[in-house]
Amino acid sequence: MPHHLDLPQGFRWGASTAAYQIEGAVDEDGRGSSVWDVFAARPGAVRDGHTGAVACDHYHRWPEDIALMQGLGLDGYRFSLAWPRIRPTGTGPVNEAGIAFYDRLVDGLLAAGITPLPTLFHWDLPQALEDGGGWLDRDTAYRFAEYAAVAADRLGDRVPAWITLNEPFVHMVYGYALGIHAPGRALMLDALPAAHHQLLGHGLAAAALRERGLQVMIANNLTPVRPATDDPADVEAATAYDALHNRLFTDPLLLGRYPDLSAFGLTEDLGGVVRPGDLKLISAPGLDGLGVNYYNPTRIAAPADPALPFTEAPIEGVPRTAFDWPVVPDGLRELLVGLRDRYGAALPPITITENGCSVADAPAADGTVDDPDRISYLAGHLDAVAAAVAEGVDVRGYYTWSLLDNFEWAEGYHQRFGLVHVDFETQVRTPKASYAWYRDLIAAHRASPGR
Ligand code: GBH
Repeated sequence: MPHHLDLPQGFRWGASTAAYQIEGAVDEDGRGSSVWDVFAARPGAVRDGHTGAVACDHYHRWPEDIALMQGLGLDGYRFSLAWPRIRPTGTGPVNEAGIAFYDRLVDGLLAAGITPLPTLFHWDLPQALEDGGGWLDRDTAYRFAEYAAVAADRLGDRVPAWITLNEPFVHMVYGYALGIHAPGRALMLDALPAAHHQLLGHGLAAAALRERGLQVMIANNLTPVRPATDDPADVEAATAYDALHNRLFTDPLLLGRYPDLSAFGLTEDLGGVVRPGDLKLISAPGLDGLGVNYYNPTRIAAPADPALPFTEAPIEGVPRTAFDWPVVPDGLRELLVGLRDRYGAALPPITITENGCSVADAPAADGTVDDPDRISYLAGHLDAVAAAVAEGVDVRGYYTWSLLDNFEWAEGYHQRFGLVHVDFETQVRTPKASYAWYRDLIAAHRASPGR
């Protein structure tokens, strides 16, 4: 019996990927070097020295991958454009051969009846821009808007809606504060300018997209933050963490101001980084959709070490993914309802732009890949989306992470998030049990939508 979901008619079903995680072909057709090429080459940066040099070889195997999407019956496919393919050094001339790849991909998707939903930046900055300061430098925001305009000019005739940034929080924290992702800088709170400059880049790129009649979205990784106990010190720490992880991004976008970050010793202008007019650009009306990437909630306690105003506390007594992340589907309902309650009429329609889990999948002797843990993860989270919709939250679509097993950043090929198993030796793709489950769920929902 396919899972029944009370979701609106026209709800959009999709799957997500990102360029560096699937494309490979890092030296082909004039692609420039990205921060991830350089970071992954550092000894010890990525588990077992894995890199995205080949990944899923999607650069060459995209027709097969589109056929897999078509087999699922997807409405939409979220992928990212590699900035260094389109403008290899971030400032110089446009690389026509790089654009041509996305031309082929977009045409292939449209021929398969799938709407392309590109993300302009999913963490693969041209290394040449990083050498000039990367997202710590205000200039990168202007270069980003130029690249967005090029992409929109070339693909906007066939691509209606665009996502500017993927998870600026993760890129700032993992890339610039902790150094566990590219570009590998460990600046702690001095990484904050990378958040503002990404948001400024969003605002500038959004203006360029809108001028061309295109729809604009942004994808944030949001998490409901729960205090470890009712103790006021834990509650205060949780509020501080929520400001840093969630409201640092959603408040400027939707309310035109930064949240109170005084717990981190930060002023409202982030120490002079925010210039007059920036917040107006970032919050310009007409954000067509908010993309929400959800994996798990966060539990926060009062600080153990005075350097930061919070400590992360483990979430116990729940299942865990192969990545050891807690599985709490109701956290997604809680998050969505919380967004609606906080932002009200300022909240644009929501699309779940990522949700999924790592499972230690391996083909059985008969070649099949059985992943019941993924099916129950997806089913639970889709029920949570339906529950939020029943509470009046406007959710328009769900894109699972991910179509394919792929290069999982610092974990290399060790974490498998795909509906499709990829053998990274042979590049053989094998749809898992979750693939058939998702396909049937989409078909069943189309045949009898809930509302
Ligand atoms: C996304 O990031 C990325 O957009 C995507 O590229 C990536 O492949 C995918 O998700 C899977 O990782 O410490 O147990 O509380 C997700 C960002 C950051 C979400 C860490 C979960 C904490 C887990 N993640 N986070 S836990």
